[in-house]
Amino acid sequence: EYPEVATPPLPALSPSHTESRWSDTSYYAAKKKKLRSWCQLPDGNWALGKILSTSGSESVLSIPEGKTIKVNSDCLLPANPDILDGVDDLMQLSYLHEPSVLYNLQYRYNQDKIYTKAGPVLVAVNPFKEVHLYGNDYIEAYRHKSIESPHVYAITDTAIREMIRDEVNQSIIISGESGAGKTETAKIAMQYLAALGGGSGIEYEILKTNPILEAFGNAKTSRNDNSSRFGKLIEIHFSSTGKISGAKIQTFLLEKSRVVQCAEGERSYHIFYQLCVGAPPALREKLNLMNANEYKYLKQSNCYSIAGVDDAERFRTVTEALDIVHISKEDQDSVFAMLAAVLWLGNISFTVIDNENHVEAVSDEGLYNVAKLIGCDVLALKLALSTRKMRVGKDNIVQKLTLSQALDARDALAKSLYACLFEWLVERINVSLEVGKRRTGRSISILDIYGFESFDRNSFEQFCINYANERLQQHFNRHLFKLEQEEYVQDGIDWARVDFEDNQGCLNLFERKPLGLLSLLDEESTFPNGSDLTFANKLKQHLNSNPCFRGERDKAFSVFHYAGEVTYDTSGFLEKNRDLLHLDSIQLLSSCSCTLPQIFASTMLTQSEKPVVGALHKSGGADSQKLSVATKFKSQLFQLMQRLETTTPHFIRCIKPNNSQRPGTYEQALVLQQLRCCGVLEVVRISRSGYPTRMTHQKFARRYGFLLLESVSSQDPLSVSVAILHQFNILPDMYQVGYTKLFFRTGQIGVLEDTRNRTLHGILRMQSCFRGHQA
Ligand code: AOV
Ligand code: MG
Repeated sequence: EYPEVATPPLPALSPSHTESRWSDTSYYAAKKKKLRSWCQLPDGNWALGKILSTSGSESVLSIPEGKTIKVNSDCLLPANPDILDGVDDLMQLSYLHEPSVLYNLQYRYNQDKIYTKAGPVLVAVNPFKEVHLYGNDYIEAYRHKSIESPHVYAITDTAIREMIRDEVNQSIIISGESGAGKTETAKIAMQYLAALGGGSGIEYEILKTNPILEAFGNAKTSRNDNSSRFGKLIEIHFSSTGKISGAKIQTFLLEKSRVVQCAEGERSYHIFYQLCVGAPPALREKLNLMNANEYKYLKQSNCYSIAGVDDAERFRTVTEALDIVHISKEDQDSVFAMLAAVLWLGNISFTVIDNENHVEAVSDEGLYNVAKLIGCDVLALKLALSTRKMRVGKDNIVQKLTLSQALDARDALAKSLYACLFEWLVERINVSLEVGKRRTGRSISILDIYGFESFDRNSFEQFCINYANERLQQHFNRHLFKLEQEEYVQDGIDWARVDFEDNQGCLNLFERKPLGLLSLLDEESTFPNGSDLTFANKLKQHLNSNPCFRGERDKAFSVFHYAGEVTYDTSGFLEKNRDLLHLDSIQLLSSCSCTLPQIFASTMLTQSEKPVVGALHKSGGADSQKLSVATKFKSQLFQLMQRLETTTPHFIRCIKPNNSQRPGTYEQALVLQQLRCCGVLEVVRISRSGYPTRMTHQKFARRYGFLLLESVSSQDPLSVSVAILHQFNILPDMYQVGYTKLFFRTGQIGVLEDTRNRTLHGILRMQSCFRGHQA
C-alpha cells in the first residue's frame, strides 16, 4: 500500500499546525473509541491505523502489515468512515485533511481512476500508461450522461452545455507542474469538443495543430520527455447550432534559449531531430542535411532520441498535419530550410584576426550553407556575424567583434530565426483555422501553459513561467471563492465573506512600479552599464523589506511564490530581457532573397517602437527601442486574464505522482507538495471555512431519521432534519439550513455517520442475538 521508494520526509505536522489547519473539535472524544485514524510514520508517509489504546498523551495504533506504532495522540488525524473510501469528489469527505485527500486520490489511482473532483475543480493524476478511459464509447457515454464519474470529458461536456445554456464563452484552464499531464489533458478535451461539435471537417484540422505545435514548441527536458516550452490558448468557435466553426491559437513566450543551448540529457525542439532522421533523400540533399550528432547545437546535450519515440515517423506525421492545415509544400520546404539554417548557424566558427582579439567568421561549409539556405550573400553574412555598424558622434563606424560578441550575435540570429518561424507558423495555422470569419456564436478556450517550475538552477525562463503561474493562481482563487459564495447565496443561507490568503502580495512584488521586479529589471536593462550583478544588487537594495522577497548571495534572489520558494540566478537575465538582435542581422535578413527571412525582418522592425534609422543612431547600434521581453510578456498575460475574465472557467489540476514518469508509483510526499502548491489543498481549506458537505433535506432525513429518540410531530423532511440536528447537539455555527439543502462544516457528518454505523451494527447484533435466542 505504501511505496517502497525513498521519499523525502513530509514536513512534520506539529500539534498546533494540525489544530489550526484541520481542527476538529469532535475528534478528541472520538479518538478513544478505537476508530480508524491517520498517523504519520517516521518516513513521513501517512498510515491508516486503528487506535488500540490511549494513555496520557500517547496512543498505540495497529497499522498495515500487522505492525503497531506508538505516537503522540495530538498527531493523530481522524480517518473517514470507510464508506467514503475513494469517493468521486473530495468534498464528500467528512474529514478533509492532507492524509485523507492523499489517500482518496491514491485509492482511486490504484484502480486507474485517475480523475477526482475537488469541489468544482477536476484533479487528474498522471497514469504514465494507457488507461482505458477514452475513445468514442466513452465520449458517447459522457455525452448521454450514462457515466457519472469525473472525467475531462465530463468537465468539457459541462462547458459545452453552459456555453449553450447561458450564452457565455467558456474556458478550460489546465494547470500543474511540468510533466503532470496538462498537454495530454488539453488534447483529451479537444477530442471531446471535436466529437461533439464536429461535422464541418474543421475539427480535424484543429486536432492536427497538436502534432505541429508539439514538434516545434515541445522538447525533452529532465522533467518531461514532451515538455511544452511555450504557453498556448486555443479558442474554439461554435456556430449557433453548436458546431465548430473555426479556432484561433495564441501562444506565449517560447523558450528560445533552448535553440542554442540546453542541459545535458535534454533536447532542443523535437522538429530538429525529426528533420534530421525523417527528411526524404531529396530534401536532405537540398538542405545539405547531416545527422543530428554533427550539429553543434544538438550535440552539446548529448541526447538524440527519446525512448519509445520514432522521430522519423513523427516527421511524417508532422508533414501530413502541415498539409492538412493548408501549408503548401513550397512553404513547408521554406520552413525546413529555416530549420537547417539554424542548425548550420551553430556550426559556424570564428577565427582571431588581429592582436586585439577580434574575430571573423570562418568561410567553411557552415557559412556557405546558411547563406544558401536563407538566400543571402556569403560575404554579407560573414560581415554581419563579425562586425557591428555603429554611429559615434556624426560618424558611422564599423566595429569588429570579439569572440564572445560574435558568438552572441550568431546565437541571437539563430534564436530569432527560430522564434520568428514559430510565430509565423502559428499565424499561418490561424489563417487556415479561421474558416468563418464572421463569428456569430460562442467559444470555448483551452489554456495549456508551462507549469510552475523550480529547478536546482532557475533562470529568466523560470522567472517568467512562475510569474505567469502566479497570475493564473489569482484567477483560480477569485473564481473559486465566487462560485462558493454564489451557491450559498442561492440557497439563502447566512454567509459572511471568507478571507483567503491571496497571492496579491507576490504579484505586487513583480508588478509594482517603479519598485517591482519587472520594473527594476527593465530599468537595469536600459542602462548601458547595467549587469546581472548590478540588477541583483538593486533588487536587494529596494525589495529586501518585501515579505515575498529575499536577497541571496552574489547574483541570486528568492521569491516566495504561492507554490513555494524559488531561488533565481540573475545570470543572463538582462541579456534575455533585452533580447537584442543586432540591426546588422535584421538588415541582413531583409536583404535575403528567400521570403521567410524577409518576413521575419519586417516583423522584427514593426515590433520596435521606433523606425530603423532612429535606432541606428543610438549607441550600440542595436535596436534598443524594442519592448523588453518581460514587459511584452506581462502585457500578453494581462490580455489573457482579461479574456479569461469574460468566460466561465472550468479548472483542471494535473498531478504528477512520481518524478520518474513511471506507471503505478504514487509518491505521497510528491503528490502532497503539488496539492499544496497548485492550490488544491487551498480549495479544500476554502471549502472548510465554508460548508463543504451539502445534503438535501430529504436525503438527510432519510439517512439519519431512524436515529431519532423522540418522534417528531411534523414528518416533513425539514422538521425531521432539524430534530436530528438538535438531538446530536450540532452547534449552530456548524451548519446552515438552506431552502433546499443543509450545509455542514467539515467533520460534522462524520460524527453522525459513526453513530449511524454503530447503531446499525447494534441493531444487527441484537437481531442475530434475538435469532440465536429463538433457535
Ligand atoms: P505537461 O504538459 O503537464 O508538462 P504532458 O501532458 O506532456 O505534461 O504529460 C507528460 C507525459 O505523461 C505524457 O507524455 C504522457 O506520457 C503521460 N500522460 C499524461 N497524461 C496522460 C494520460 N491521461 N494518459 C496516459 N498518459 C498520460 V510541461 O508541458 O513539461 O509543464 O511543460
Ligand atoms: Mg505541456
